[in-house]
Amino acid sequence: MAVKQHSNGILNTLLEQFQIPPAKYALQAINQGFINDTFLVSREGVPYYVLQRINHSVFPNVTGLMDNIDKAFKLLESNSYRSIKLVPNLEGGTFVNHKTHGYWRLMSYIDSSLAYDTTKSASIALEAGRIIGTFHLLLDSANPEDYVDTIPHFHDLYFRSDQFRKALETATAEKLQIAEEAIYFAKETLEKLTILNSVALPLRICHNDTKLNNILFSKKTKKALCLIDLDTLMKGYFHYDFGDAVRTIANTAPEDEQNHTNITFDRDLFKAFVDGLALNGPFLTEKEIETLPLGVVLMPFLHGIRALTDYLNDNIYYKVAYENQNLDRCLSLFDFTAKAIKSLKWMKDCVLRKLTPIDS
Ligand code: GN1
Ligand code: MG
Repeated sequence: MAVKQHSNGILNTLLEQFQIPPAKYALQAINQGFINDTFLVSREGVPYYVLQRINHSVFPNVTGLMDNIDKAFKLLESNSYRSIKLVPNLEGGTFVNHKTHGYWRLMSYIDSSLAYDTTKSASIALEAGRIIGTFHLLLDSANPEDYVDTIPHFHDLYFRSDQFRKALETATAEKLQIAEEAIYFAKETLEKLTILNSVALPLRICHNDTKLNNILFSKKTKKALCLIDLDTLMKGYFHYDFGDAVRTIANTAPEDEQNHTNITFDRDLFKAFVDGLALNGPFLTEKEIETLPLGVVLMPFLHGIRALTDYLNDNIYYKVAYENQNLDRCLSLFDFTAKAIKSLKWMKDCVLRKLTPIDS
């Protein structure tokens, strides 16, 4: 999907729909993310807010999505976690629905913060683990049934495999040929992962997109502050958030790295991440801990199969910067999946050594 352009006039009109002091605001596009359109809102050179257009075709239930975030933000207010605030609209609601320009929200900007796409630093990996643990502990009291599924079956392997098989039926012969290697790997790995569906695990409210660049760090102290991008916050299993984080932390290369020799499964970064989780004390069940290594295989694989499906479907879901970006992302995500499979036994020993279950 192409990136949407929004004029400054329109963005300023939208800003006026929110409860902020009237002033001259400057807007700057943040070209990150594959789904929403995001803008930094500054006054006299100082950033105050983040204005974001919610992609309605990806998230059909915007009211449910914003209710989820509103509820979660309340639970995430704590000394151990930097809270983000939703700026209310003129009627006190959490978003603005503009008749031609769609759904928008305004959030507070966390000053002097930064996010990393990748890292080679063990202390960043540890901090990422610590804050994801804190996030889950704070949301532990949430009742999963109070939250809507913003994207039903988001991390459901059967659902994603179904979409993949449908795409195989409609894709051009040329695309099927170009993606031959990826299609083979997808079919082979799907069989190995079905085991995950037979394990009984507690349902939690998960972030469901815990890639490293969805974690804000303090520029000054390099401590992790909070998680951003809560659109996919909904019911899930802990290994989703674990696997999504590890795929962007143990791999020191970007998600669409084309030179696969740069794609790593870095054991020291993995260990540091688990150490960070453990700093929160025990909060996972024995079964959840056992499932974590498979989560590290599942998550890059799921993202890979989704990217492959979108490539076959002619890029109807993700915003792509160039024609084959989805295929490049898929191949790189599958390469990491294969590397994670090779480290399954090692990961298992590591998590069992470092994490204490709550039910032991
Ligand atoms: C999408 O747009 P962004 O980067 O927040 C996707 C995630 C993927 C991510 C990168 C709703 O998120 O699942 O992790 O791209 N979000 C949705 O692969 O599909
Ligand atoms: Mg996201």
